[in-house]
Amino acid sequence: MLTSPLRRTCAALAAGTSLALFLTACGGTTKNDVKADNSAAASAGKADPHAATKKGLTVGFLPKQVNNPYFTTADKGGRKALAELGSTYKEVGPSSATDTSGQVSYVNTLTQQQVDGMAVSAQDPGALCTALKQAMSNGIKVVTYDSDTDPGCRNAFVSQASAEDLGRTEVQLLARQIGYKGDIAILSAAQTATNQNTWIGYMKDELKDPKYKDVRLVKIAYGNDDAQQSFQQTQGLLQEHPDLKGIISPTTVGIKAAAQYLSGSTYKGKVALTGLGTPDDMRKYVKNGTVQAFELWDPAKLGDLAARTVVALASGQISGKEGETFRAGGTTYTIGRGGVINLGRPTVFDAKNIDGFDF
Ligand code: RAM
Repeated sequence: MLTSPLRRTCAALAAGTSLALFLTACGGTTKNDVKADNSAAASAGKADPHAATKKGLTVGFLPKQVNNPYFTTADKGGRKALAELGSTYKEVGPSSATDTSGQVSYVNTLTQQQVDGMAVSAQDPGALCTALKQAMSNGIKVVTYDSDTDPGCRNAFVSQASAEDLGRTEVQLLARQIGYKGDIAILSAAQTATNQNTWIGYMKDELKDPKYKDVRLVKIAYGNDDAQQSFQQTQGLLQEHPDLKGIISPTTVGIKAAAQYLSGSTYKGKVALTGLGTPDDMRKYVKNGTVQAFELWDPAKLGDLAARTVVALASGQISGKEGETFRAGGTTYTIGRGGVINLGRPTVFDAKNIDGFDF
């Protein structure tokens, strides 16, 4: 049975509590939030690294967007890991990467269903906070993966790679391709996306280095992880800035749409494009000379680690505190500051290695 406060919250949500309420109730995730350890784990109990791994758990995956191939691959990784660990996987989620209130409802649905844990990729840093806290107060373990919420609103964040590395290396990749000179733009996902905004923060910081004195970031456009909108935004960028030398698109949906636009235009091979894409999406654009190099992690490994982190939390092996370690799929992971667990380093793909990857 649900506790009555929870029932009341759900009823309020069903009655259409405004998004603004959630936004005021919760602050946004910034690099600084992570520095001050206000993670939910900071107040959690002691973990026992030797506790047995629990079986028969139900874990819900809630991606930013269900019909995005990146999340299909990531969540399959989670499903496989849960099957291996003797637990049950389920997936719920909106079909648009800007349906934040939809994500909130899905968190509440999973809470009502009394899952043991959930892995969530947040469309917005603050909007899910109230619902996620409600889930945690009902004993549900909450892990964010791919895109974080406020550290106080989840037990741990499974990060695809160091956000700083990702932001800086994307600028480095592009600057090399344009000879450290010219106007550049960013084609991002949703304007609220925690992951893209964190990476963009590091991109801007990287651009402050004097070696980029002749590189100018002229615009950040948002394609909302929608293929058509991303295509149109790329077209718009080039209409507005015909001298543009390069684009960074730190989203698998965005980079694919931008590559599609460039490869069918007179800009092919003249305007450089890099960012985060899947090798399967980008192979033909690398082969036809539209794209030289881009990067990504293996999404299936991210989903795998998210699932294993939820199970380790539910088993009491970790609480999400900095310094705790746990074994996941043969590797030992250490929880970093703010409850962040890094999957590893991303791979840079180019014409030489792209055929060695299939995702
Ligand atoms: C898109 C999503 C996701 C991001 C990848 C790189 O699929 O925005 O959150 O991590 O791109």
